[in-house]
Amino acid sequence: TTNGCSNGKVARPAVPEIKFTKLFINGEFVNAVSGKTFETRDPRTGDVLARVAEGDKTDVDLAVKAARDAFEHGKWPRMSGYERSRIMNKFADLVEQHTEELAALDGADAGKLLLLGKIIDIPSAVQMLRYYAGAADKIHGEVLRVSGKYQGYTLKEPMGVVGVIIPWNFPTMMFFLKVSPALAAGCTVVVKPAEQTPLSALYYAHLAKQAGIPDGVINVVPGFGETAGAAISSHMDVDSVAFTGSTEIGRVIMEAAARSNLKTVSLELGGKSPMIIFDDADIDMAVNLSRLAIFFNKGEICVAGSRVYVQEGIYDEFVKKAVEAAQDWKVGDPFDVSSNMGPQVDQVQFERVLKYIEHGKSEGATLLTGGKPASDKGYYIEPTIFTDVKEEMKIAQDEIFGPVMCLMKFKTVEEAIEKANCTRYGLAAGIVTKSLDVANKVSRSVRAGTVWVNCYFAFDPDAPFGGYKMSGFGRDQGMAAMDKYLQVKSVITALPDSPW
Ligand code: TXE
Repeated sequence: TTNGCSNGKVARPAVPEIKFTKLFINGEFVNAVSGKTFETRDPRTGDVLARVAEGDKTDVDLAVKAARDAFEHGKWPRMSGYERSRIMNKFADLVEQHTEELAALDGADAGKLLLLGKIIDIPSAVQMLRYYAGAADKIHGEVLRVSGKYQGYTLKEPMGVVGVIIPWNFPTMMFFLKVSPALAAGCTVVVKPAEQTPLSALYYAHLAKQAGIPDGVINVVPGFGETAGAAISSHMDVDSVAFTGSTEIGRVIMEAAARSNLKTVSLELGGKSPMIIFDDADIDMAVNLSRLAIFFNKGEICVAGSRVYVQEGIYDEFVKKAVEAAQDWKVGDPFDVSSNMGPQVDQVQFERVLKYIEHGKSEGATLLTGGKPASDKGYYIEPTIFTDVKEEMKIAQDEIFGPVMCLMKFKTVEEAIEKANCTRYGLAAGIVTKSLDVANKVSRSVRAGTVWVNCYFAFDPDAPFGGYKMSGFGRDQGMAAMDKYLQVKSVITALPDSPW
């Protein structure tokens, strides 16, 4: 494949073979009851990549019924944790064996770099599955110290039927972030992938079946948010919803849960994460980290370091180097190994990002580089940097979800903390400094679920991940994520006379 963003043309990009386009319910690929389909497009060209069965409320009802039957009567919640673990490991092996194909599917569906899919997205998903496979036989309660003639203990029981509603920026990671701990806990799931990127989730359903995950345990219903998504969040027979997406829809989902059966909800929402660079930082390292923090995955990442605060002593030099670094970040076909960044996921996001850039200009921020489409075809945008950004500006407050860096200056550690916290979000923060005291002080003062010191995007399945404030609640990753998929039951038993 070639890319031609630099000369304004995109050559015909490679398209992977697409094998699965129907809903996956109760272990079978089926058409939507309505017979409807929808298009998923290739963001490199805007052309239709595939037509996929469009699930709505009727299909969600069928999927929930299958998941309920599998939960109430099936083997999955009843088998030993060890058996579940073995099957999950087999699932992980199959995903690993199909790495190339899966990375290509996400690449064409979401405009993600093929190379990074192969070395990051798919391997991380495999690691996630194996991590929770390891947890499946280590789920246990506590012995309680109850007073009187009683003994007490807790049992951790699977939550039941879990609805999983996920976005398009990391189609594979999002699927496994939620599905792996749910499976380990013994739950059954109904997954609604994003309408922009339904393809890999269907492939995972197929591999799960091959691995021996019983029918009904994993169901996948592609479709739109207002129909299929809403049917899950307002369903009377779904016990919990795990959601990643916008803060706006997080609210809608919580409301639907409250109005229906009070299902539990976990929300991983938007972010406007600060990247704080202190005077003592190695400037080249800081420039590289900040570039990665905002331009990785074309800024379509909830933890993007979109607000970069630089201490005054190195500010001017940093700005100069940051602009050079941005201009050196190559936009092009995500299947070309020399590209650093592919296209935005779809026309809607493309236009949304460009509109924010216009806002930035009209609000009085200075556009230093980028700011335009990077090609006349597809949804490519140039890496963009604004300076003279003020906290109250829209570009400093809203999640842009695109390759737009806002650069700001600060004087003292206290000022940096105050500015970093001047946001309604609280997902992540980055700190670059050589001072241990500064790193510790800022880490403990920033209201965010993850803090990276002298690194960024250092994810690990063992590190709980989630938001403070309007970035949501509940944690993915780590043993903390298991809590979302488990009920705690206290069992108190009367004792005959006891010596204690
Ligand atoms: O998100 P939505 P969109 C942010 C980012 C982006 C903005 C809009 O700022 O620009 O959100 O993106 C499903 N009931 N993030 O519109 O709508 C939908 O089908 C139930 C940050 O794509 O929140 C999809 O599966 N479900 C984020 C999922 O919700 C509904 C990642 C997410 O879509 C629904 C993505 C409804 N009424 C966007 N409406 C992150 N935290 O990483 C939609 N959905």
